[in-house]
Amino acid sequence: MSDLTQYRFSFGPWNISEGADPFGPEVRSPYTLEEKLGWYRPLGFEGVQFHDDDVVEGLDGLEHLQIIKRAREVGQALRDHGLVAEFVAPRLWFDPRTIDGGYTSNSPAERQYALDRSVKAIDIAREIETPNIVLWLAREGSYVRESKNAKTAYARILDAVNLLLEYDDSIQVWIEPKPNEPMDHAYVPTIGHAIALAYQSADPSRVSGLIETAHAVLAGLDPSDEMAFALAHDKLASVHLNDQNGLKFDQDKSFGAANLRSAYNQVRVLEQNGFGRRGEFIGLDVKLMRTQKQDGSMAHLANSREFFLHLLDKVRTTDTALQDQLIADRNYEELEAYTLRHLLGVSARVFEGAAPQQLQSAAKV
Ligand code: XUL
Ligand code: MN
Repeated sequence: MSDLTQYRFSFGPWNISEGADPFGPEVRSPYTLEEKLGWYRPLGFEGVQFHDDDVVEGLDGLEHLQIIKRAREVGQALRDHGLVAEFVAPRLWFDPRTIDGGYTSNSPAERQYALDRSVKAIDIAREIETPNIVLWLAREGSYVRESKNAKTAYARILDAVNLLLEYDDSIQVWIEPKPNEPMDHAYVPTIGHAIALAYQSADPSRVSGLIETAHAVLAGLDPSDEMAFALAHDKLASVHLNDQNGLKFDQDKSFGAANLRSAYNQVRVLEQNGFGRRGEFIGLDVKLMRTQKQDGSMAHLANSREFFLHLLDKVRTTDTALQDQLIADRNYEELEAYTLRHLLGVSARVFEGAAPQQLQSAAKV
């Protein structure tokens, strides 16, 4: 196997979860952030994705200096464990003041809360030494179309992005699109929307996208083509690799668990375009099954990383000369068969039965 170690991996502390879902409570006991940080390196991860309140719990009830003090402690814990923060994302979906959305709420006071909270996320990011702010625009959308003016909503999201860019001229804003859940319809459902927002912003060079596999599938789109689109604009800042079994709730399954071939194509597009060589992380955003017992709490992270590396090996050992020939011959049936055999680890047709081409040439004689 070639050297597969060049990629850096990240996940968020929320990925080690207690199993609550909308129909039932927690089934595992929680670990502290400090305990979780101790597991990153042994599991093969270097980057930590954070929500603002993963760093500073209960930050809405704290004074500025208290927030800074706690953020500094977490910054020190990261250094102690040889870890780096990948990004901070303001959690704009939990507080009662974000019930109708954050930046797009119909209430001016609630919109102000969302902006103030986002600025606090930047203060926290500074203390833990990351310039990257992720906006998953969870409740920026509608349940009822008539409840909001969508054009005004887009303008408000743009104003919010510009305000963040202005607040700190060293930050980068990464927009993570998702088409639905918790809202019926989100205002920034795809990477195309996110990149349009980036170009429209006050500083397009500092706004880019983060693509999550499951979110692209929920939008009915192919994750690897979504990634290619962002790469073509040099706007793929990070990824949340996971998987999604069709159009239902956001499943965040382990990478490759629902569609191995799609996972292969995501690794392929990242590898072929040099993703990661400027320090970008292979981020995971995977949910542990509710059925898992306490001591398997990190299984989905280890497994997702392992299958990324297996698929990377598949990408690197693809017979590209054969692929090129099949493409030149426009023999896409065989290109597909080759791809499936390669993924299955078989080198040629192994079952009885003549190859179709042989039959046809024989018929011509
Ligand atoms: C939600 C989701 C979030 C973001 C970070 O679907 O993916 O966890 O990744 O806020
Ligand atoms: Mn995500």
